[in-house]
Amino acid sequence: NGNEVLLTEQNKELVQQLLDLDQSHLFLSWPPPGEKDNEKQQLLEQLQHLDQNYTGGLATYIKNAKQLLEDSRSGKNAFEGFVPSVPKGKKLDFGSEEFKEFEELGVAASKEAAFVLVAGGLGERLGYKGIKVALPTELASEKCFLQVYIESIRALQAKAGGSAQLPLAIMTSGDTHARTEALLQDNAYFGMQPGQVTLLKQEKVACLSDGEAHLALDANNPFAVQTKPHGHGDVHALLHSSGLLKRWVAAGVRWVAFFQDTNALVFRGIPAALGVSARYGYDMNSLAVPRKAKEAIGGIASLQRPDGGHLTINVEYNLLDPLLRANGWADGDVNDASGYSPFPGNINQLVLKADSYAAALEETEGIIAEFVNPKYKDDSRTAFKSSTRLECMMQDFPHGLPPTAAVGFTVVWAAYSPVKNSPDDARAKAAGGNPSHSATSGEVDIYRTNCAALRMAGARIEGPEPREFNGLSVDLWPRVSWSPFFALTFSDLEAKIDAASVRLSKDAVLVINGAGVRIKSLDLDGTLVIDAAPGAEVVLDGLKAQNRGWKWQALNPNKEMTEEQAMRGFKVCRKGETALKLEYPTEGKYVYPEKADAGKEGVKTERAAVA
Ligand code: UGB
Repeated sequence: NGNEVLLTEQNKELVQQLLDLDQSHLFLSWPPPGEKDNEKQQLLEQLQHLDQNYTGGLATYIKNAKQLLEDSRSGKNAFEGFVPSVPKGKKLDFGSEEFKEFEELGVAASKEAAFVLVAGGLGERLGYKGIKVALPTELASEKCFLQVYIESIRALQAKAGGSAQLPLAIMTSGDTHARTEALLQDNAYFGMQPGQVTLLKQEKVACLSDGEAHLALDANNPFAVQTKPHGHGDVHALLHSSGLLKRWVAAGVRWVAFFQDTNALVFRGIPAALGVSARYGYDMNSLAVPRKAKEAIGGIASLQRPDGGHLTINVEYNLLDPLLRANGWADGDVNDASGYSPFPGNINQLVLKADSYAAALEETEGIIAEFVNPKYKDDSRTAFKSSTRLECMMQDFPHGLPPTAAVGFTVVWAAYSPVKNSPDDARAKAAGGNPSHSATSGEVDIYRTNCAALRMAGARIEGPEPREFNGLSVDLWPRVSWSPFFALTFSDLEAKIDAASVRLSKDAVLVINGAGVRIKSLDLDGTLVIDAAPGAEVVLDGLKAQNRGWKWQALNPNKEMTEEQAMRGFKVCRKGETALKLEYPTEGKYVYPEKADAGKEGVKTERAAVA
């Protein structure tokens, strides 16, 4: 329609490709040259951008979309012909001797590990305005998710002993990139070297308006294509296209550990999972949780493919039960003698073996197992209720591995309590018998896990107190929070605390920051916060502390509240100086409370603010 004169050579080539792929609707409504030329230019720029940010370009995207949309229309089952069986893996009892053994193996393996945080999701389900990694994990320490993750990696680095700085890649998106970068910069990278952290930004992909894979134009702007996120599976293509994975492998990285944006407990499982990967040489190892049969969480299953090969992979819960029934499991997905489904719950925390991972990405360029999920208008399965797009999930990576690959799992119950759902959705989940995965459960589960670890180590922990926040019934254990430098592994905890000489009342709040803190004996009924700088070695010996402490108070709906409080349904009342705070900002050896021998050579004491 005369607009060819506006096209550069590069644009001409792309437009021709699109016309060949039946996308002429993108340009049909263009007015003659001279009218709306800027808008036309904007559409061309957007198409170039979409072309450059998809492996193989827009032409490949449209071809993949046509195939997947046809499979969807014809109702093709992705697991057609696959025969399921119980997968092989390691079930570890958190805190057991075996668990500790694998943690130690994992610490040694972590010298050659790199970490990947996928944090491109905005968290619409949570209904939070900010980025999720900036949310506080719990209100005792008020540390945000990103700080907990980075401190955990730094603690592993310190424990592993080598001089290497363990690298961290964070996948961001247009929604989260600038705010993630600012959070890192404003907090001096939470103690990492800036060069240790690489941000990889994922781009959105074009939407599709019908089963013929026509790109969807914006309803209000015929010069813009609608776009939507492509999913967390983008992380594979980005690690490949950025060359980062190759650089890591060249620098000696052997293991790559992936985790999600709001699971503060993940590092309770990562060292053990690294240990399992190292012991069994797993190409892919999924950290998993015990899963009740039919629970609404994907199950990891071993599948025999129609070609005879094997695939161990996550099968979404709605597909698992029918797949089992179709293959001779008369009752489908049912609990075994352990009281749980033999198919453990996928939580999307993965450990991949770097060399086989890199080889698989070389082969696939990171485009692995895309899918499409259109919402059809009617049974003819042609028209959509709204535009759709191709998506991909990081846990589908085994599709990119050869059939001979070793794929397993590591079950650790303590390693998962993500913050994903708004209070309303959380209540609905809980009512349906599912974990609520809310800001409320995310926080109380940290205390529950820490108290469980202390109890296993021999401490007397009182409680829990049954409470209700945001309409959710929870068990509130003493609010115990420690930094990863104090204890990352279970053995660290046992080495730092003589647990048999520790009692916490049900109202106790204990916050520990500092690698050099040791607790010989403690009886706490109230709040105790210990902050010890690097190099400050502090021994608590014979401390009996009682004070009014901090209170976890349900919110009064008529009073002002922050977004972070509203999503939990509680706030912490720290009225006045009701806590014992011990601060050791300088290097040295300290004992608290002061002993008769204080002041003697080698023993310094620090006066703390006691109220
Ligand atoms: N994410 C991105 O980085 N980019 C994206 O485009 C999308 C997400 P959700 P989801 O833990 O129980 C996953 O939205 O996808 C990041 C598994 O697929 O929280 O619904 C995002 O920032 C599912 O099998 O979860 O479900 C976040 O860090 C099950 O394991 C992460 O990806 C489920 O998690 C996950 O995104 C679960």
